[in-house]
Amino acid sequence: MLLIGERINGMFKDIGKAIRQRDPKPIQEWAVKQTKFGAHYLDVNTGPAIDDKVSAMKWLVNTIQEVTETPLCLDSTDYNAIEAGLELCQRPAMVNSVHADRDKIERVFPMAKHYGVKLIGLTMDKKGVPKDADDRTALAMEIVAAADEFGFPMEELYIDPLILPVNVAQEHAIEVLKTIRNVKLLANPAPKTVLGLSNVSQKALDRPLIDRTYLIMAMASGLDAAICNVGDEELVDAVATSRILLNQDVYADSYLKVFKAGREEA
Ligand code: THG
Repeated sequence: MLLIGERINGMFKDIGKAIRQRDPKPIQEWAVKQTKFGAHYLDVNTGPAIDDKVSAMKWLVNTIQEVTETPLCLDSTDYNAIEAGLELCQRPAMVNSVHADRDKIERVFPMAKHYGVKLIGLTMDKKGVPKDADDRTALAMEIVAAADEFGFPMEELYIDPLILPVNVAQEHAIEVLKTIRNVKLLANPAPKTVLGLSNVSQKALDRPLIDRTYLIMAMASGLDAAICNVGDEELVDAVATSRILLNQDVYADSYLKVFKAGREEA
């Protein structure tokens, strides 16, 4: 299970402010903290309120790489910002993301292939996010076909069926789980799957419980990666426990410790 730390995102007030003021401190603190929590990648998103996303992304990538070697997941709708970030990345990164639209596919797949990075494909197009699993799966198939067409390795493709907040889009949660299962059947080797987990609990009460419960359900459906709050210890413990119950790791009484052993001292 690939854990992608969500915290360096301009959507968070402290990060948005730090980006606008070009103050490295909060960015570097979260980069180090999430690395200690065991993040395998760090999501990097300037947030919507930044005018010059190219310059903000370049500054973020450089600022983060000064303090950690954890690879980056460049999260932007501005592909020039992603490309400028990739140019600076010292380790293979992840591109977050491409939509199932021809113009975006033609821009992003050659770029991802050129830089040899992983790529997240969202099951959405110009019409938005479909309501049911069949329509989400059809968009996933378009992205899988594009990977084939552009010679992009299927194992490096992560399909994201886009989970929405359960308080306003409750009927989507089960459709996302079905999509995760369907995606595994679209190609051999199968593409991988990823979710922006915290979306599910936005504006709801008891967010950690909703996140944790949904992550376990998604893992049972075959989820391979999550952009999430890696600082939530109970969430990480639930991941470790799910891996045991899904026979992905070998059980030992000390399995929680073993799972976290790869992490630096928090
Ligand atoms: N799929 C992909 N990438 C994504 C998402 C996705 N990137 C962004 C997002 N969704 C995942 N990351 C977050 C980060 C933060 C929150 C949710 C998802 C969040 N933030 C608080 C809020 O909105 O309430 C911020 C509050 C604060 O300022 O403290 O919930 O789905 N591929």
